Amino acid sequence: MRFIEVSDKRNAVYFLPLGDVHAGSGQVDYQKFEGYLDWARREKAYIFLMGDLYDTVVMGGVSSPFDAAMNLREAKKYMRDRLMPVKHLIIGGIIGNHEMRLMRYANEDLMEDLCDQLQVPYANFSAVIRMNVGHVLVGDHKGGKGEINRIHYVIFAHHTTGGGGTPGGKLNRVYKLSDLFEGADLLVGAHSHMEVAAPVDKYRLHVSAAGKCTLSADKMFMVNSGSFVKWEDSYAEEKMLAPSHCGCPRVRLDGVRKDIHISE
Ligand SMILES: [Mn+2]
Repeated sequence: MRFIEVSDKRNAVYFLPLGDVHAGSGQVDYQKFEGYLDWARREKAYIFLMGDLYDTVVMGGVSSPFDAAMNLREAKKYMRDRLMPVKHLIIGGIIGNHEMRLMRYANEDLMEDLCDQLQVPYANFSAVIRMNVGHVLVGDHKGGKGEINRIHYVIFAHHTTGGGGTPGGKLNRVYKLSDLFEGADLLVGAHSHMEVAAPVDKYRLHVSAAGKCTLSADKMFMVNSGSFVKWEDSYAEEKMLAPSHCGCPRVRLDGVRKDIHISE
């Protein structure tokens, strides 16, 4: 678990949890993935790499090398070339179970290498991200004026494991992240290839600097980052798993009042 902090003065920012690209696989919607990167560049949207960016086919493994679109060395170059132009927007990354194949096999961490290449923080299995958004003028002790961020969001991201074949089972794995980290406004999982954005309210006591207590119902979102793997002819079709929709949720963090909106 690593802590990452990002500050942005804009009145709203977007956060894209990008994962389960499975680069290398013959069933990837590469056009759709690149479309999200173009959109992120236009919107100056922050990107977090959720793991399973590489399909990572290994000898004797589940994925077949015969229907790969790229071998791993090609997939690494593909990912590097696509992410390099948006590296200033990438907050960091975590590892997925597909990259873990090479960790188990040879202690080789593809996600760490990618993050190092992009010069962004690598968080290993999970990341706590504090997003400081918006701006408010404050006077300093010399009578001058300074600016600080107005709204703060706490995000907890993990690739997640398991989930089974039903939408409820997949969402439960994201909910389980609240056992690992307390106090997130946004819990982000990946792995199950199903895009989800489910809000719940959490009652919390807030204590001001002066010690005044207020009770409020705070919106907490559970999010699953989806995938870019097409269903037809994939492992999912072979194993009778339900088709999932390709894409990634776009998380809008308001910088004027604390509010999260999610679209697809
Ligand atoms: Mn996975």
